[in-house]
Amino acid sequence: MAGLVRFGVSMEGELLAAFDELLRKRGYRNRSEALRDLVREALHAQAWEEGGEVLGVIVLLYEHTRRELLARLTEAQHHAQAQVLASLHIHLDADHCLEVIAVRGRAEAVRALADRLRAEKGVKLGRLCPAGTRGPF
Ligand code: NI
Repeated sequence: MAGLVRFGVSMEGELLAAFDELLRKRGYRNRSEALRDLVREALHAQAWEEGGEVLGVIVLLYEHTRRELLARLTEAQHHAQAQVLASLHIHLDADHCLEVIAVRGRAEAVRALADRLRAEKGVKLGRLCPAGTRGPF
């Protein structure tokens, strides 16, 4: 792979054994790929903490029969500081919809949109999943 740099890592045998067990459970074939993923995870978490440019996925479960709710959810997305990239709407049953919304923007703006959406009356579940950063990882 281009640009790969090798480096040595020292750690206690017990810690390494626990790490190897974790890799086995998660299906990794080697330590390098597992380490790269752990580093990426830490970098993404740090970007979220520092309010950097991030990607997020907002999951909403709501009662579409609730008066004006759909209009309020749409309004909130149109006026958000964060950019809505795409959304997927699933008509779950007679009363409920599931919506999956991919969002990009500053971490605070993405959080603010998720908070506003889930605070609406009729939204039964609102989750924000940090989905990474725009960094070169
Ligand atoms: Ni629906």
